[in-house]
Amino acid sequence: MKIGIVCYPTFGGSGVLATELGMALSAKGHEVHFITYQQPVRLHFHPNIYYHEVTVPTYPLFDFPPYETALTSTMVNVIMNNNLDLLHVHYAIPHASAAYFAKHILKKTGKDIPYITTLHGTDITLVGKDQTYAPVVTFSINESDAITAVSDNLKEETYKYFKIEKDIQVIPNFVDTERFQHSNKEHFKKMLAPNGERIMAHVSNFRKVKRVEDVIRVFERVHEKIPSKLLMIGDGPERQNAEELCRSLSICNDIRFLGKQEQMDEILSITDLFVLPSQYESFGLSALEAMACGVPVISTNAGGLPEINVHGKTGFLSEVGDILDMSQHALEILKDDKTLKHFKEQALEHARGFSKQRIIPMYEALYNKVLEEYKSLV
Ligand code: GMT
Repeated sequence: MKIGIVCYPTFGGSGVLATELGMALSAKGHEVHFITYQQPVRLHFHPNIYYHEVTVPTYPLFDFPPYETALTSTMVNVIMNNNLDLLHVHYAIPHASAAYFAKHILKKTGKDIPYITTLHGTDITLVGKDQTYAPVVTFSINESDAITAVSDNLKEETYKYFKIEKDIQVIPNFVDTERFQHSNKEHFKKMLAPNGERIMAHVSNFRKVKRVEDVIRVFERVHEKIPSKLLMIGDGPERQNAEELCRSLSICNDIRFLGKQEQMDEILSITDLFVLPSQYESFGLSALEAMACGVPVISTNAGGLPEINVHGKTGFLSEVGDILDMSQHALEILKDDKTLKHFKEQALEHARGFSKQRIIPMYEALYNKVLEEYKSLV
């Protein structure tokens, strides 16, 4: 199959998932064409992978250069020149409406191509439902030839906030368990925790929805009781506040802000506990990647998090903002080696249920179904 994938190329979960999906499909013999404004961060060379950059020319008249128009035109050109079979867009805004437009431009030339929209999170729950975008988002989701959501919760949220007339299929996010697995990085652990301290970690794009200050406050309570270190990975608008908070609490010596990192499997291999206190997560891919490396998770019970983090098994769930509860849970997991090992094993076992070997065939089956239905219609 020849598949076009449109996504955000950044460190965000939707781009990561789309890139991992494209790489997994290419390894299975499909030809995959990525269309985006920058090379996706996790994209590696493979003979079946092509990358097409969307460039947006500037002009003095444009305070806001028209990215969606440039994206649509690039989609049209790539689909025509490479005779793609289908287009799979990740994150509805503006990818679904651009796909709709591209499809109809191509139709005029005699080329018919279906598009599939995968909903990821804030494209529905935060940005998408804003009235500025909602009419276009609703229309372009409804016009998709198939719609998927990454969790049951996101599917429910989509029906709640938008008038969607079609079925939404849940295809959960997946993890590459060959890459994300525990490996021995003792030398690295010794550098960061020379006295055998427990290592806690948080990974995100440091936006408000992630509640990064809660991570620091949970750590503060754990740190009072257990020798520990905290790794803060990623970057974004809330990083400065988080750094200021750790300075005001005088625990900065035990907190490292590492910024954006590519070798997450290595960092997770030395981590004992992952902290995700988000206001909302449709899924929480970063938590799944941690679990695949055998790292238990303390998180909120918001959105789709209970679908991956099983309370009392892979970690614990707390109400949003309940720092005390989260810190007690953290102490429960970290209190002794036997308990920690038990949680680590269960986190790993649960993560295996989200392996790429299990999830990729769901996307392939959907592609085949859409193409068959499409052929019978046109
Ligand atoms: O919605 C976002 O915050 C951005 C989005 C992304 O592009 O990174 O993240 C969402 O998609 C991820 C992949 O499906 C999920 O793991 C995240 O939970 C989800 N984020 C939110 O729902 C806040």
